[in-house]
Amino acid sequence: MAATEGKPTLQHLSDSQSQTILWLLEELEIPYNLNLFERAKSGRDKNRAPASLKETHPLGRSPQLITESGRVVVERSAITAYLIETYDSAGKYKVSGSDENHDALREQELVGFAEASFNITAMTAMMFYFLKVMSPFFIRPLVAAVSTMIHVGYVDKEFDAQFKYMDGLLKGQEYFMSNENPTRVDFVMLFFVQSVYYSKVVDIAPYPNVKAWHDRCVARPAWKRAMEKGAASALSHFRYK
Ligand SMILES: N[C@@H](CCC(=O)N[C@@H](CS)C(=O)NCC(=O)O)C(=O)O
Repeated sequence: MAATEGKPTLQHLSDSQSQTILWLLEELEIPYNLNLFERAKSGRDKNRAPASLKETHPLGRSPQLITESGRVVVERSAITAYLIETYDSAGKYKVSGSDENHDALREQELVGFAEASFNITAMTAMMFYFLKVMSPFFIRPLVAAVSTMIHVGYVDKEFDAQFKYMDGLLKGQEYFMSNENPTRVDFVMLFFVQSVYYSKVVDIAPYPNVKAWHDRCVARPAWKRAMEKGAASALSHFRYK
């Protein structure tokens, strides 16, 4: 991989979880290169990433961060860890607490919770959401019936337990691990919450601390700059607000 002119480079796909890496880059206020990729607008691969993302990583997904030395890093948990470790010299986004709600082990636990436990519930709900939206009208009632079964039997109970857990963690606190600034937990979690909130597969009103946290994250100037730079909201089924 070619070196990147002394700056990290983000391979960014519009309307994707890469938006949260762009947010972190803007928070860090460091120089970086931004390569924008658009989702396919029509055809068999509609909404998928372009094949050109495979030129930098075999999975062809986004985000991909190309480091200053030319190494390609994927997975947001790794990218956020790398960026904060490398560029957050003031320690604004680092976890520094020593009690069990604010230490490094808790941060690791919550990044894992976001990526594994919460993501499984969110993706199950999103899959049925997309199936309903995309299936031909004559089988849609069948898909809707199966979706309801999955929600009643699994998704809704999991969401309730997981949102209650997050709501409790955020009680009296601005961000998951800190009252000052977001940390890796917030950068990783925000996209998952946004996807289920914006597509309305869950009602987040009963979890006011999560709602307030969401609103706080998207009110940050760095998030707003990232939205402008990332060309977000191109998709009709999942609109960034
Ligand atoms: N676990 C990966 C997920 C990356 C991922 O799946 N990105 C999606 C966008 S949200 C993507 O690139 N999809 C390409 C496609 O669907 O063709 C991460 O944390 O970065």
